Amino acid sequence: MPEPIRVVVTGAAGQISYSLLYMIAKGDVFGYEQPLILHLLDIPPMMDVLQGVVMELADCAIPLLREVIPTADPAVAFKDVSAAFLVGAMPRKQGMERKDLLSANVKIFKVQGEALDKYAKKDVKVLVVGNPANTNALICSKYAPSIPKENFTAMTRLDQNRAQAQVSAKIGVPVEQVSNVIIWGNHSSTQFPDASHAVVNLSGKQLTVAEVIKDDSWLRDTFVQIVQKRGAAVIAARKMSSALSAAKAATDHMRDWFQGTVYGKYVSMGVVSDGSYGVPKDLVFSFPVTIKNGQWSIVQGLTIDDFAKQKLAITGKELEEEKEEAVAIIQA
Ligand code: NAX
Repeated sequence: MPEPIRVVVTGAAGQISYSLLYMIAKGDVFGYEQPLILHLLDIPPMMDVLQGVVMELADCAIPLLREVIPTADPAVAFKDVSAAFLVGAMPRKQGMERKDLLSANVKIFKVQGEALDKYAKKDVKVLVVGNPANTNALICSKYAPSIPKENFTAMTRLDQNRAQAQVSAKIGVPVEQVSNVIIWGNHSSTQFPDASHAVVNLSGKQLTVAEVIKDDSWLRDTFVQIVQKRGAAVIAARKMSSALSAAKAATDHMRDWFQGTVYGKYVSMGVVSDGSYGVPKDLVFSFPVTIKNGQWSIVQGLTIDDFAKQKLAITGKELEEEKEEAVAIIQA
């Protein structure tokens, strides 16, 4: 068996982590032969709760889990880690303005970027889940200049999974028969879920989703809105935000990053923009990517019609505004 790798999960006492830690520990991300040392970071008031999580992990008796290190100290949490799941963030409280939320989180991700820069392995792969995920990932990367900016990503995989589930339900096939649904842009209500390049495998034949569904208004309107508002629908029903599905999406994202994507299929990840598809550079923007040897590449050459161009521009503009606000908060 290989040597254990160190993996940090922040917000480890929170509800997403409660599902995520088990999925990581049992091998869903790094493989069923890879032993792990889990570093669990949360804030000082949560240390008692975190102890409970540590006890439960021990009680799971997971063969791959060699050690669990709970801490409130970023220097301990980020030491020598190969992978970082940045889940912890300040939640939006009643009466809180978007700007206040951004302000609290920009500060958290600045501190964590600095700690990654100082203590983590230089090839650490970082997934930001905590909202606003795209801008938090950008800020984190800015404060970790010794780590390549390509190593900082934001999670839009939950949106992709939601989109894939909606398309497969509409067609009436298992989710695995649908692929290449894309999430463009921000993990927010301006994201653009795009099924125009998606394909479905029907009786061994690959067809485009558009030719099977044959309902343009569903694809351009209903589908887009269902996916954009799915998070709010879960909150309305559960009185809590998505947690199990968010944890599953985080494991999908990191597994594909470490283990690669299947030939011909792509996945969506918030990655630093290189200007592809006219998206402004230096934003963390969700693109379709393929992954090989731990490196992602943005899928090139997809046709973007005027409708899609407009949607990409809206979500890109929101990300530019978030970035400007974040920079102003840091400089203040
Ligand atoms: P919880 O409030 O249950 O847990 C968050 C945890 O983070 C708490 O234990 C808190 O003490 C901890 N925390 C706060 N500041 C911290 C810091 N500086 N260092 C370490 N830990 C810190 O939230 P949960 O439901 O688990 O959601 C976590 C984050 O994921 C939120 O920001 C949420 O908005 C975001 N989400 C992002 C999604 C995505 O697709 N990108 C989807 C799901 C989720 O809404």
